[in-house]
Amino acid sequence: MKPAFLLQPIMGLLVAVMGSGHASAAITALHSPAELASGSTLTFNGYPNYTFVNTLFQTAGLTFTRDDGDPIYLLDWTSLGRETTSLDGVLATVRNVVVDPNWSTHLNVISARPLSALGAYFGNDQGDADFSRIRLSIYTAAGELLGSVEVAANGNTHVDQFVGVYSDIPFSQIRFENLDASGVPSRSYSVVIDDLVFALPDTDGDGIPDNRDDCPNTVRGAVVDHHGCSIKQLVPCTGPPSGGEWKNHGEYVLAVARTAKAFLGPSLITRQQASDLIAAAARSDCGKKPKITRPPPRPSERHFKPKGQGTGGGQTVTQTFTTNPRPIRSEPVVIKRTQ
Ligand SMILES: [Ca+2]
Ligand SMILES: [Ca+2]
Ligand SMILES: [Ca+2]
Repeated sequence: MKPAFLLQPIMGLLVAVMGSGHASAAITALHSPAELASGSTLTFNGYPNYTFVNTLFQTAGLTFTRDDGDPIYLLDWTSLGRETTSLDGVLATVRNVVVDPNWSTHLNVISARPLSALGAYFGNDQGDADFSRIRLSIYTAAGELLGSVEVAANGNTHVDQFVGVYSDIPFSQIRFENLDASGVPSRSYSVVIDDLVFALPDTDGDGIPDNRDDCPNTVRGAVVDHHGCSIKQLVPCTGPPSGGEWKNHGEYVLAVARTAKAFLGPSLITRQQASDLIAAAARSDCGKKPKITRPPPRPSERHFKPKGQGTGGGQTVTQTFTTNPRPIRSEPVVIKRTQ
């Protein structure tokens, strides 16, 4: 049975990055697996030639299909006298043209988990005008096209060019297609890919996918632990993450020191960075009780005008409020001298 998304016509202009039917999807072409540094990679190595691959990597959450449901294989590319990025296995939508005359010029990938990015090295274009470019299209789980990227063929049998895509809207279905010069599906040469890399969404960009990130909204560039938490998130100035306030400044500094030590163990930070963090914590006001300061007297209490002299050792003043056009009190007040 064909995946639902295959029933949709693939539309769009033939450009490097094509827009999508999804109004808010932002598609970005990736040019190197280095742009997917936090991703997982399938090298297709270490399996016997002609290993059936369709369901081989379901533990990684990926299933490979052809529209006709026929098998997809892992080939030993080196034994064919050809080059690839990682020896020796590659994924191919052909076994050989003699025993597999129904080989395909497309490949579908279905991910059990929504992905944010995927790419692979491709090749086997062999300089035939009928295979002028490869298109990588991505779809939502419901089969809605989010967008496509294309890369021109370079005319050899090597698996040596990268095609990849990032989408701000997660995708679950992927389609590779070899296209001819006019942009319609090629009739020549199978899809051959290697080192397929894929990544789960990582909204705060700290390298820890959302489904494993205990601390969302990490500040960009902050060092995080394996749970996606920075030291500032684990030891916030405002109080322990469990709630409440720091008992005192010392408790905060001690928490920073302990966390810095935990980051130091797996070399997430250097000794100098740990030392600097603790010093900064010691200089901070975190955990200190706020100083109680008396509010400045109100102008109506601050300004009054002595007036007149009293008798019998006292001084008579009349309070006059400078901010109030009408004195609140007009009665004379007698203040007795104390000396
Ligand atoms: Ca390989
Ligand atoms: Ca993250
Ligand atoms: Ca995080």
